[in-house]
Amino acid sequence: MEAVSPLVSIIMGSSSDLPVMEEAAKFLEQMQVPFEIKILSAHRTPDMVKDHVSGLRQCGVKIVIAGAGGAAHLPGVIAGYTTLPVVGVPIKASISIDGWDSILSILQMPPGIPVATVGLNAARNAAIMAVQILALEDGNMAQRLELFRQEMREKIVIANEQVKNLKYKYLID
Ligand code: RP5
Repeated sequence: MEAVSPLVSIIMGSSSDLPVMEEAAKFLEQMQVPFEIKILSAHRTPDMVKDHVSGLRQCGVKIVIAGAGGAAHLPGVIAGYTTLPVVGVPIKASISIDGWDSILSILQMPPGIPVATVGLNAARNAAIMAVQILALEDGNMAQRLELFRQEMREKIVIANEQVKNLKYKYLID
């Protein structure tokens, strides 16, 4: 691919987050959105988080998708270093108590520095939200999203046809 700047930065706290966060990468790939992937930790490499995130806007990045588990400070710390929108992905990591630790760490930001938080492990939803934001200014991207919606709709229509094949004495159709 020719050299293009990423529009979305996917950042996660550890390589152990990658299996979850790759769902965001796959959706961006499907929507033909250039992105980068970085592993940066709010606790282990705070200086690297600051250096990288501070320069994102200048590099042309429009949105950050940030995932972390446990005491998941990374999305909030990133939001503190940039005025780009940050979509946070709480991850149920091996150190997580039950996932609520990461959800609340990302969701419950102090006033003034929001992180738009998706569901537990919902990296794909984060990417969908990122593309919806980008599509505000990009008609082609909006069309791809419409197609994606259409495909989801068709799956439900097919599923409805399939449940008609269920055989129960008291099932009324
Ligand atoms: C968090 O700690 C990371 O985002 C990850 O979810 C969790 C565990 O990290 P590792 O010990 O697997 O590197 O900072």
